[in-house]
Amino acid sequence: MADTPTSIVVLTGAGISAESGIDTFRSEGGLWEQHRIEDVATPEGFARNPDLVLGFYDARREALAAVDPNPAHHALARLETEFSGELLLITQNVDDLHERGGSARVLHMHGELKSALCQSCETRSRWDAPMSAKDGQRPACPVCKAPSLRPDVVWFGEMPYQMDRIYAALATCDLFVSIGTSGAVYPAAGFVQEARAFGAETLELNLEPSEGSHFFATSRHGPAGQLVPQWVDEVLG
Ligand code: BJW
Repeated sequence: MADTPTSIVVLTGAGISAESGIDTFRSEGGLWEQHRIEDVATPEGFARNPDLVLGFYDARREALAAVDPNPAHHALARLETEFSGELLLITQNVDDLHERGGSARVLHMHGELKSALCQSCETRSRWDAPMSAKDGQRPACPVCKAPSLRPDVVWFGEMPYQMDRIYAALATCDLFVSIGTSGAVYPAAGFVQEARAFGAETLELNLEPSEGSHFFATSRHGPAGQLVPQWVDEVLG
């Protein structure tokens, strides 16, 4: 691995928030064992049964209030403050634990639980409240007033946010680090090959070998709460 990276791209997934008490998707008992993906994480599922989908995201937004960032989130915030090179922190997570852990610049490629997207005027608004209908009325968009809000998250078949910025960073970084993600969902699962193709070193920090482990030059296995602070200490010397 390069001794002193000058430009780092970090990608995080559900595993980084697991020790905070947030369910991952694909583990035993995870979210995709509790709910059918096609029902709650596709635009077609939302069109079929908006109440089911709004309830699913309302419950997850509410659960977020009861959890705290863990040492892995805090370590990445320290990296942002103390690393003298360039850092892009990309998360697939819709939680706000990176921000609450102290990271000021986070790219949420799959959107955010605390954001609403209006299907009428396409405005994205900060949103903390339930989005489900109350007394038969769905809440109104703060801008156009239409009752057309949906969770501002990226479902299967939709384009993740800020892909141009992500691919530009992958082409110029000298270290790509993937933390707590199964490597099962594209385009994020392909970032390691993209970064490698441009000559970056690649490092995986995950509880166990992910689906894409073999693409990484180096893999370390264990809980993010231990591995991430250790790695950040190494980078910062
Ligand atoms: C720990 C730990 C601890 C646990 N410490 N680690 C066929 C081939 C290729 C692609 C496709 C295909 N058919 C369809 C596609 C495309 C599709 C896709 O990838 N499907 C796959 C199922 C194959 N992708 C899309 O549709 C995407 N859009 C798209 O492709 O647009 C076109 C495009 C073209 C070209 C360029 C760009 C775009 C959109 C995908 C949207 C995903 N949305 C979700 C829901 C978001 C909202 C929500 O949260 O509800 O995103 S699905 C879900 O999966 C969520 C996550 O962000 C994402 C990834 O999950 P993640 O984070 O990896 O979690 P897990 O649970 O899978 O893994 C956790 C890991 O942590 C595990 O490895 C554990 O071991 C580990 N772990 N505890 C460290 N303590």
